[in-house]
Amino acid sequence: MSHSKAIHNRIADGGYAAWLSYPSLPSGRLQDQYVKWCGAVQATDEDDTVQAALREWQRGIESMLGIQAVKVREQAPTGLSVVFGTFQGGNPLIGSVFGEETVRIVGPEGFAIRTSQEQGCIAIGAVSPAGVLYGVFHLLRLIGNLEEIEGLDEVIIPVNGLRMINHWDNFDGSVERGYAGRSFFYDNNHFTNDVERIRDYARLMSSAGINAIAINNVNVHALETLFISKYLPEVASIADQFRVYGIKLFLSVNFAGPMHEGEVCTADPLDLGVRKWWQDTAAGVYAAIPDFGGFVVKADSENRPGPFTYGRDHADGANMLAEALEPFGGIVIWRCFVYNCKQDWRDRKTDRARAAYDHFKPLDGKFKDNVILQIKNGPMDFQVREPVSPLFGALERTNQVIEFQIAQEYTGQQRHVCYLVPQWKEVLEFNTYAQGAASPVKHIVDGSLWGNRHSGIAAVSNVGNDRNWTGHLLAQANLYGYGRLAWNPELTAEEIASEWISLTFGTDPDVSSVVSRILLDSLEIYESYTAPLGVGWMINPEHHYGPNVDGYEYSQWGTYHYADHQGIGVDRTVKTGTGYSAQYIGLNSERYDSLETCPDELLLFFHHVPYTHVLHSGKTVIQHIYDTHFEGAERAAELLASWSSLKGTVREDLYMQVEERLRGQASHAKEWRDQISTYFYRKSGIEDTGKRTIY
Ligand code: GCV
Repeated sequence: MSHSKAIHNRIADGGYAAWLSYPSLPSGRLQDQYVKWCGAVQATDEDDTVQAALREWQRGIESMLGIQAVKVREQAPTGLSVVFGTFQGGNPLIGSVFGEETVRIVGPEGFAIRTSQEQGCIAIGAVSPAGVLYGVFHLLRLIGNLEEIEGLDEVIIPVNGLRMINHWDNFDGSVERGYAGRSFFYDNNHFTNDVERIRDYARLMSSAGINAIAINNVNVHALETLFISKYLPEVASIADQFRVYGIKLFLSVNFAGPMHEGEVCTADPLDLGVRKWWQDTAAGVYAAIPDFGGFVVKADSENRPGPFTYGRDHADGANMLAEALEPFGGIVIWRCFVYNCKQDWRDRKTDRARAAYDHFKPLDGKFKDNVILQIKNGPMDFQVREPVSPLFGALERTNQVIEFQIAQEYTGQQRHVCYLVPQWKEVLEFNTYAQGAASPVKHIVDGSLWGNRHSGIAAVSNVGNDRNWTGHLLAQANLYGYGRLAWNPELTAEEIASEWISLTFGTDPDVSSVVSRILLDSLEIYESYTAPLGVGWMINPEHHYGPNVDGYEYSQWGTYHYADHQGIGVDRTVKTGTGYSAQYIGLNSERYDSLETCPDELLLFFHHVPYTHVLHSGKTVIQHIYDTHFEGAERAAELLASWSSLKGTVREDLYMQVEERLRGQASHAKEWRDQISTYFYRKSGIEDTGKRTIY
């Protein structure tokens, strides 16, 4: 395909190029500056990753600036060039621009970037080829955001070691909690071998800073159990694509794997035959994929097999797998999303929220060094609002990663816009008090609070084979934002939104201000017309879309929110409730336990109160429910109106997609408003002081 054709395709590509679409930049001083420096490029390393960086650079420069970035061996004829490579890659310019100290501090995945007027170059140097690639994406991002590039002098290192995406893709091509089409890895129990799509996915992920991807669902079914044996060649070819972009491949495994083919008749982690089976299997995996990342495991949860069957605990299970992976440098990522989905909570003491802490806190310090516990951000399940999991702060001697959900299972399923970066930031900033006054979650997951060997962030993917990857175009901001935040949790939600907007739509300030407002308001708007005050769910069971106040998978035990004609909420206090509030440390425990100090937004998560209870906001609970739902639905309609102001400014193919989704959202928000207001009006008999029509 000729280059001009390629650019044309990107122009009306339905969002496929996403934040790597490299929109052309406006003319002016900055464009002149970029053109001056970017006409020539030196990239000496032969390595595939550095060569991929070179291709990306040339593609980006041509598309944004309309000039060729010509590869040169020596100093460019203009005298100026961009130079990138590893420190050991043999380009003397890299050696002379960066001092020894820089080389020493840059770390395995970081990079140094410096504009040297004396040497006439912008140089990017790194220890690893992946570091070089991250540096090139960084410079492209600066240019795409109209930043100055003449005075660069920085060393940039990712804050979190593991920056992971978990796919919940099934071999039949379906995606559990997938809202953007089907899997692009599998179809109908075959690997798609769609090399181009997988490569473009790796490019996108790497440009956002991702370095690990688990390609199959944590619920591992019969055929996926064979990914570590029969299907290894196909898995290895995906790993080949990922490797070029600095990404390690992980697989979710079935804890009962050894029993699967009838080779061993137990999965008991202490059984010697089982141990050997996993050791042999691990050796086979590493023979096919030498840089394989490791195993992700969901065990003893939601009917998945696990060590409990044999009277063993999670440490026994995880350590057995860790032992098998250890000789190859692999890791086990063991999920803490463990609860008994069959429990009867009618005694009002039994509490699903307690489960992860109750299971894993007693095991602190018992896991091998290459085990990482993966903990969902909250104690329940990715609700629009829930407290931070009390396990953060409780595990001093255990490697851990936090798990977010980019897929919008409970936050509008990529039919509603819901920019999740502010939620993730709030979680990362949450002070656990685990080691004194400043012990935020972000310092637990980056490993600094307790000096963990492994740490980081994982998240459930929101992509599928829809042309634009994420179904709702604006949901791309969550995918991009997740990667950027995992790289550097200090970035603000505003900064990330602004980067994503420029890289996707270009730098028009009107577009930027409208889209940015839509994104930044969206979480609050979504929360306001759905489940109130932290109570959670109120969503249709199974598929989890649309309002259903009593909806919850396990409603055979009654409602989980305990609403009756007098009040609503779950009593999780120590004296009269489930005692969950005591799982927090010090001030957090006190703050949540007390009705006086519990924050409004989590009130119904921690307390059962009458509808007439007055919030810190001054409103009663019932009036809060009415007001937020009416206002939320109105604000959802305004999102559509704001977006409509961009008609003719934003590329038509992108404009239309978003308009269609926002229209749907505005109408569904009214449905939410009506169902919830009606339910609570009928239940409480208390009228809306605003006298709005409640159906
Ligand atoms: C992959 C929730 C989801 C399930 C998911 C599970 C998990 O229960 O609804 O689809 O299973 O979380 O995180 O394991």
